[in-house]
Amino acid sequence: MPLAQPAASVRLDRLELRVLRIPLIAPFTTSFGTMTDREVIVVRARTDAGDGWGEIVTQSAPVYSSEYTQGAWDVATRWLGPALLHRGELAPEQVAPTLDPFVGHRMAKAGLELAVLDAALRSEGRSFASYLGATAATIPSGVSVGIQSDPAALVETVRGYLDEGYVRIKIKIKPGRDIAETDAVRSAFPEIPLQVDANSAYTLADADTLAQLDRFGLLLIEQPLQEDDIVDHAALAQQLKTPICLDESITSVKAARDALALGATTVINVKAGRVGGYLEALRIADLCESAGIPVWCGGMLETGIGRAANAALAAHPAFTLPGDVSASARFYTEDIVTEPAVLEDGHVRVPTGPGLGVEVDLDALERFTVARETLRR
Ligand code: OSB
Ligand code: MG
Repeated sequence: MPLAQPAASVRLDRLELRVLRIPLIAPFTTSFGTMTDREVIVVRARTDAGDGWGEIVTQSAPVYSSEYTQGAWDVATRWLGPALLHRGELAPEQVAPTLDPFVGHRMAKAGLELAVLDAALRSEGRSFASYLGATAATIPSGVSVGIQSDPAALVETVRGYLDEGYVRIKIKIKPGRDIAETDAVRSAFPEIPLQVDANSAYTLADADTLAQLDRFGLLLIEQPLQEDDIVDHAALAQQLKTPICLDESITSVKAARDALALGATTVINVKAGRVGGYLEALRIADLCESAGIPVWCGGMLETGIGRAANAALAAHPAFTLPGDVSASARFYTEDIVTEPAVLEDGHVRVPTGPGLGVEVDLDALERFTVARETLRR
């Protein structure tokens, strides 16, 4: 269902942007590289009705998508932030239309929209979950497991997460680190809900290799080919039994509609950052719900701000598969919110307080800040 009730208008007075660098508990390796810390932009919207928080989920390098932190910083401080401040009074639903003249830069737009949403909803005493039409009190939690040194190490890492209670495992794969890895995990844990994520590392010429994954009873394979390989994904789908789930390629509700129409994907990973905001993410979820397409909430190693927002989104009834909304402790020893998401019986609780329902720990925020800028009206 689309939004039941729009949020209040607020007068945007200032936008405070910070780059944070937060150490990861352990290196996180995907087909596109290894991260040892999370470089992320946190946005604080200062309004006449109070503050709101958002997060721009870019990584330091443009390797998952074309966006990256310094680029997002530049576009947010030079173009997007000033355009919002110029409007003065605005409702959160007007953020995306205001930023629409600027092409792309969806993660930057999403983080700004979230800060305005949080400010408006906090002022109304309304939770982000109820605003989105989310109903579940808790959400089943999946975990994304990076590429490890070898299949045996991967099995032990997965075992640790299963012991913690995660209800679904996703393992990252890349060429040469795929079949043996998946075989090892599946042999050790024959019954677990298991999926793989290639982050665009293959081409259609690898179809025979990817078809070897069919015997492992996977829930899905995420983004085997490149972002713009829609027709090739459709061709690959004809050669695989494992359902294809697009991540990188789904940049908007239009992209989702096209990919579904072409048979390029039969499951969709929704990430608010990738699609330009939580409202666009909700439109994609609505589309999938009407089309009977399974949807789940992806992650971008969010801090407690984006993690709270993701939990609310994933609690919407359109979300039928466990998402990558894990406990904060999966990535961080210290988060920037006072009550980071924890795992309880394989689930994460959906915040119920006003706005995102989490409080930012200003001391922690300060300690992780490596750059800052304030934009004024
Ligand atoms: O492809 O889903 C992905 C992290 C960074 C960039 C892309 C992806 C990921 C993850 C981690 O898989 C998801 C998470 O737990 O936040
Ligand atoms: Mg992915």
